[in-house]
Amino acid sequence: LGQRGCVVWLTGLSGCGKSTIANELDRLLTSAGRATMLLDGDNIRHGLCAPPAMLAGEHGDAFAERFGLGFGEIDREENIRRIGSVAALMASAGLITLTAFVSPYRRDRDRARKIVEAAGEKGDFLEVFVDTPLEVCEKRDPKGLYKKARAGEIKNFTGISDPYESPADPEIHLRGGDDRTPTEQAQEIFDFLAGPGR
Ligand code: GGZ
Repeated sequence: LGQRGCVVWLTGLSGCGKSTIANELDRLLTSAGRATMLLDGDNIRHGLCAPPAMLAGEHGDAFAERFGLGFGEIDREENIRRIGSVAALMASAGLITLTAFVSPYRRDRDRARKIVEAAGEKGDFLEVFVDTPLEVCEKRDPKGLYKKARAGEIKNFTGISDPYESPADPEIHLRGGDDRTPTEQAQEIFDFLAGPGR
């Protein structure tokens, strides 16, 4: 495990296990003495990429409409652009930056890669496809969002009423339903980061 910062970009459906794996990886890296930052919906979609309703009180409706982000296609595009830019800055500062967002559009993920590599070098961006089948994610449904999406109560829900574009050539492909624990899957990413040529 070198001293260089980088971005480990996890992508996959809601409920696929991205956040759990990212948290486990964060723990492994911290134990190995590396400085990390974990970006996920919990810290980003309540701050940098807050929804309009969260901004309106403080900033007014016009501001909230213009800069608040939801889940439509261009809102997701801007969400991923902001996260990619912030992750690039953090990686430049030497942090192993873990991101856990659905990031359903291939073009948005490719742009994030470009931003990170432009700030550093090729190899600084690792795409990790958390490839858990929709049926499994929907069965887990920890927040009841799939149920609401099926009932038409949530629009643009990835996998139900909105697309997910699988990575064509991710650095790491974690297949769901292969009976491994999130810790074991995190270990695979750790081993890649600690592997030869890195
Ligand atoms: C997908 C949604 C949606 C819609 C709310 N589509 O399981 P979660 O709850 O915690 O993860 C999902 C999260 C997705 O936010 P991201 O910032 O990762 O999305 S993206 O990268 O596409 O911009 C889910 C919840 O927010 N959520 N509405 N319509 N997920």
